[in-house]
Amino acid sequence: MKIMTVKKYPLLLMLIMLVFTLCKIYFMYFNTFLPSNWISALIRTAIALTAFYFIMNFILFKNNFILKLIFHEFFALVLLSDLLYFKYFNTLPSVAELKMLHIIPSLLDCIRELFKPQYLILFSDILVLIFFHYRSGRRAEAFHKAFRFNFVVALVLLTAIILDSAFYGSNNSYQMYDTYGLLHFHGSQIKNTLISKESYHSSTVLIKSLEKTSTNNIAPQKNFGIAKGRNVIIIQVEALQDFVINRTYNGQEITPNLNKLIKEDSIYFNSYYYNIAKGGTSDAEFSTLNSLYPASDAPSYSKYPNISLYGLPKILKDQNYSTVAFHGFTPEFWNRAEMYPTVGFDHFLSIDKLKRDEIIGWGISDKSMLKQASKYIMKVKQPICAFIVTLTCHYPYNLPTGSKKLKLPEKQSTFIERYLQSVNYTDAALGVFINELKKSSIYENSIIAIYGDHHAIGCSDPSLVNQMTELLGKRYDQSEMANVPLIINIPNSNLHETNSIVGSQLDFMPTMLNLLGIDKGNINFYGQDLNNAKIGFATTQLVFTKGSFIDDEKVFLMSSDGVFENGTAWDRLTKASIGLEECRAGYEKVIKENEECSYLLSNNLLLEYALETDKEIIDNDLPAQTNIMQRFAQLITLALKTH
Ligand code: GP9
Ligand code: MN
Repeated sequence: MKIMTVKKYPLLLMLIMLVFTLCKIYFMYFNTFLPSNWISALIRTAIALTAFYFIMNFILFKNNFILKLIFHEFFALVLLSDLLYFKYFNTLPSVAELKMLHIIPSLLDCIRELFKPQYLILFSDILVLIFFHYRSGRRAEAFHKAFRFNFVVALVLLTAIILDSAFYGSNNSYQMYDTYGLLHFHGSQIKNTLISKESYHSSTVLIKSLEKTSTNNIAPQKNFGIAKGRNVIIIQVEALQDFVINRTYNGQEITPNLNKLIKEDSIYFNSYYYNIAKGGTSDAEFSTLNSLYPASDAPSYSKYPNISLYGLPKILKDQNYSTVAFHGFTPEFWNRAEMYPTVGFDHFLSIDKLKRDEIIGWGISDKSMLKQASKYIMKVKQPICAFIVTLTCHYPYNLPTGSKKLKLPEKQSTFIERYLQSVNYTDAALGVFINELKKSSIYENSIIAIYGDHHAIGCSDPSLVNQMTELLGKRYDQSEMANVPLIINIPNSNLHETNSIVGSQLDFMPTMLNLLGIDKGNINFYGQDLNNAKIGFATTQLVFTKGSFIDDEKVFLMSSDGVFENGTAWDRLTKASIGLEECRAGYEKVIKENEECSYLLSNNLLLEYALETDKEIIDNDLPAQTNIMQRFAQLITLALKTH
């Protein structure tokens, strides 16, 4: 009996670890989301795990129990990271984000808020395994030698199975997740990261691109050039959602300064949506400044660090603007230090260059940062394009007591109330900033755009959804969550508009170019000028699977398995369910544009294509839209050249 135990020990240890890890994966699924095909995911994950544990137990670590335990608990650590990441971003992390591990110490506040004691269950098996090892594991050495051949054969077979699923499976990591589970999701991401170039499968994508670009070239009308030559001040506000605008809470205005700004020569877009994917705040920047779809599988700032772009900052540089970005946090975060010159900023004033006179949360407080930004703007050469990214209103919304100005009931504040306090704080900082500018002629000579980067209140927690539904008086769903305000203030323009056309951060650049009176020429972009567009359209991938969209009437939410027929759709305003068929055209547009944009960016063709077509137009002295066939031929040549 004793001999049996000794002989069985390595196999039993492996089986126990395997079962524990499988249970932990399902614990993680139930706290995030279950793969649609969970039985297939279970079987495939079990097979892949068996292979991993075989390698570990019988080839790598043989009799070293401590290393086996570390390897085993490493899975638990990955699961915990996935879980916490999901709780914050509502999506799973990508391999590219590993580059940012060094900033984890600055995120401790966030991690503490997201962490729940029940997550410790992921590590609770350590004691069981140690107990098992000391009971049975001491005399197991002979076993490995006797059975090594069998194990190697088993290992080869199992590896073949993994390779089959991971390498011949879908290129889309989320479809991998749905059919194969979490392990293969990460595996497919590693594979996609290693094979960075995207395969180009059809020329129709690019033909459509040409047609789209040509319609973008139609001369704009309304408000063209009303801010010509002015300073451009763009403020991307951390976690500013639209529902706080013009709303009172316990009788107090949440954003009195923004509400006031809306009434002063401004256009307020109240059906504007964020357009981000895996890169959070940085994707909002990327999409807004370039009118391009962010990458689906990694933060765009990590995926495209050295790409040739021609977005708003670069266009303005060509109009003799100086360009500067402000953000009161470490410059490496979201790879900004590397990416800002690529986007077109000559200077970047981060926490390393600004005065650290007041720190709240992750970095310099919005009040201090905006004060320093206003001073800088007032002393440098005009015209200037200043891009300011605020930070204080960041999850988990823990303002120091002295900075809280909203009077709330005595009881402990709820999560939503903490957010309202934070957003109220940033609104006050923005108020001071605008008043500072108003003290000089700079203000009248500027166009100031303010928008939110993404949501603050998620909609995966039913209790939060209920509280928000009660607060708003309508169902708090994904479209409410993705709705951020865009306010464009143009002093002395006499514009007092609230525009309810549906738009997204993709539309920012064309909207601004029109107001600045800059001809869009041949620039590749995907948004539209919201002052002149007739039909609104928005898409985002953070809370929605790729293929989802919002238009003026409806919301279409793509199913995570990537099957159109499994999606859901509802009326944007009444929230009543609608038929899927009327969403097919919008869905196809999103997929096509996304693929095309991803192709142009991954192969760094964006500028090359724009320059080629520019040359063509100059040579032929023809307007772009009459030149479709020539441009089509060029693109095909270009596509062939790259393959
Ligand atoms: C950090 C800030 C926040 O620099 O932009 O990023 P987020 O966590 O909101 O994506
Ligand atoms: Mn953010």
